[in-house]
Amino acid sequence: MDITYDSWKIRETNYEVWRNLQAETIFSLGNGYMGMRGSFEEGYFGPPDNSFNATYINGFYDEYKISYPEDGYGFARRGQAMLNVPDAKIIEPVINGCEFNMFSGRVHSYQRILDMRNGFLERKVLWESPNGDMVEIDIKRLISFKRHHVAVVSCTVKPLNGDMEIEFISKIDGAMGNTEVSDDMRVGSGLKGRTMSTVGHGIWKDGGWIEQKTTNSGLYLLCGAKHETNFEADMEGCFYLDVLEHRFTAKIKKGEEFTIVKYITCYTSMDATEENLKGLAEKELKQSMEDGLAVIEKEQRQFLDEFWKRSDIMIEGDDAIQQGIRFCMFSLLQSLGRDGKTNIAAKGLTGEGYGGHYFWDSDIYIFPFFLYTNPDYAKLILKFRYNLLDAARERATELGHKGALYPWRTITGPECSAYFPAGTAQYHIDADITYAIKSYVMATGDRQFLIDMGAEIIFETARFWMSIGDFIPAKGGKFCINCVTGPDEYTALVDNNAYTNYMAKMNFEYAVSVAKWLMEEKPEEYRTLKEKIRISEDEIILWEKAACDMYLPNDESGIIPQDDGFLYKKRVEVNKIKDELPLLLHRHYLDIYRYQLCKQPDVLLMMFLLSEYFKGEDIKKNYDFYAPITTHDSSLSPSIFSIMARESGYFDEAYDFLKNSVRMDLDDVNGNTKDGIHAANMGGAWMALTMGAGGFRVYEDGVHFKPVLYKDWSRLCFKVRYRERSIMVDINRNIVKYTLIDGNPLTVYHYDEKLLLKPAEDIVKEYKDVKV
Ligand code: IFM
Repeated sequence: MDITYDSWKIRETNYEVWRNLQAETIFSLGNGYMGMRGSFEEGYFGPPDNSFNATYINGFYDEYKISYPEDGYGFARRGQAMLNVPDAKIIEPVINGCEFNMFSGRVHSYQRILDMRNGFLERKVLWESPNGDMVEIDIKRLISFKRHHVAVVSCTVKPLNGDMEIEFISKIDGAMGNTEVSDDMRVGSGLKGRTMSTVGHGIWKDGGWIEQKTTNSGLYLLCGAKHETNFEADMEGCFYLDVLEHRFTAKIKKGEEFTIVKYITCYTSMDATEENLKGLAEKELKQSMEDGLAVIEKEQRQFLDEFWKRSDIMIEGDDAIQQGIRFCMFSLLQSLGRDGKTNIAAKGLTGEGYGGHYFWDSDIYIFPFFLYTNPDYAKLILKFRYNLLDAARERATELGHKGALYPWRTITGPECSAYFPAGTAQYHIDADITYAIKSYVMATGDRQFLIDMGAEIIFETARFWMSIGDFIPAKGGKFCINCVTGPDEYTALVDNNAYTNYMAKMNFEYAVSVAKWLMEEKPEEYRTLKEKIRISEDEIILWEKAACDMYLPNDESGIIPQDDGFLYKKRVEVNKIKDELPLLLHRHYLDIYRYQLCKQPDVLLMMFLLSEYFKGEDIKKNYDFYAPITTHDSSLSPSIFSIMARESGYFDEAYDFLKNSVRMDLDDVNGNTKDGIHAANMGGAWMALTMGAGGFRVYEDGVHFKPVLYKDWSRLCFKVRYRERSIMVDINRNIVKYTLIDGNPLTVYHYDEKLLLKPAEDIVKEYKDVKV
């Protein structure tokens, strides 16, 4: 989008209607609690379908009944969809009676800028009205990272060629609705149009509020706003047809600036009881107005200073990647729910594709970024999973299983996937969550988390595996898990999916080791948990046996078959079916499932996650086998291929996949950024840089690095947190420098060589272009 590749800003200098939908996604703002697409404050008056204006509250949803003409036992019954809530950012400037919009009069210059350093969105327009009045308009929007319920919009108009009467019409529009579901299952939300109705409103001297209620989920939302202007202005407020409107009018001399600042707040009945919402909103607005915009802007910068201090990655010699990776990290920060009850939706808070649902995307793809930069945020993702544990137990019981089965997609806990072959059958989500917990404990040393929440999840998921798998005589008595779908959604309902079996083995092993640790070191806590979930020592012995005897698909050639039947299927190379991509929009699933054809990495993802168990040559063999048959129709694909291409010694390929991943939304690589960001991919992009190029891994014995530079890069510098320490790795074409930024001395590995890092003592190694 920005050909100048400003490393801290995404800048659009040429307003192009055809890509406005994509731009609205890119220019979205959010703070994990609420998000607004980058739509214009005054509305959009261009061609229909070129704008989708939306505001979301993370996890604020309505429900709908899922109907199946041919029903079945255990099918998901109720869908949930994140709602497009009232639009409170509206400010319409009117110049001498003429409404400003980008499609009337003449736009002499235009810029829309996302500032990732200061955390705001800005639009600067030099506009000439149809009557010849020339004005400079500057609109800034900010959603506060520190005050989760606060957003601010300021609009300044400066008359350039005469005195003018300027009016600001500020609105809260309560008549918003969701996008319609289309044939493309990645687009809509499952709900169509409006599902919220106004149950109250109020007008204050300087603003007002609207309260709405959802139709089926019984949730309430209250949205309020107050204004201040820098000139004495005539003010009027009214309410009509679900819209709250305030008008501010003043006569402004040529060269003077008339500014309105609108403070916005939202509270829902997920935050407090319904009766308290108005009081909370009033208090929040009063505080914001007392503090003022300058203070809120300063806080925003301070918050981001801290975030970037911990997270920033610097790349020299590649401006596109530099800008792209910052955009990915910033977007993830904008998307993560901060209360442990909400998570990161597949599209963040930038679109309602996939219904605003949370998937394994958070646990496997996004979690590492937070874990190794801001571990407290990573813990929120785990807390979210703990909060869903009861629902997961219920789901396992409903399906006749023991333990807990997490939903493939959900907002508050129930399974919302209406297509079980690529939904419920992706049981691997249970092991994915365990994997995240294990990584968290390894990286932070926070074993208390196991006592508080983690062990319960790990035991219940181990129980689940035990109840769906079995020791099968025809497979030499090995523990098999049949009829599952692995991560690759172009192969479904298979026996012994390699990813699932390897990860279930890890789940069992970790459950056993945590159980033993609790028994030995924390007997009291173990007893409490044992009583709570009625665990028996026999069960633990069985988990150990299942882990030990797990059937791990293998082939003499060194290829790990994706599942029992995979190698018997006809192989279809992607370069022969290029015109049919994405396949899910061109073929019936049956005609996809019957081939050796993958949507996304499955075996390769497993080899990456469990990379300490695989050698470079095994990875290369499997990479060579799976790469030609993978369509990358899932945005979760390129980042992992980048890492595995690097592991296989294909640096140029690794770079191409990395670029695809890092710039997926900025360059609209898949043509669907209009529907929202690809949040999982953004976490993958972080991994592709740090774990791909940087060769960063955390194993039982500590932190490992194997850095390389791609293409024309002259420098790559990144930081990771590990056990209350911050480690910086700074790579250029001559040296690799390791610095312990804070914390106690620590041993790390540079290409398997042990280095003892101490405070204020950099360790410098010679840079080598190591291929495998
Ligand atoms: O979770 C993913 C899945 O792996 C591929 N389809 C899209 C989902 C949501 O991002």
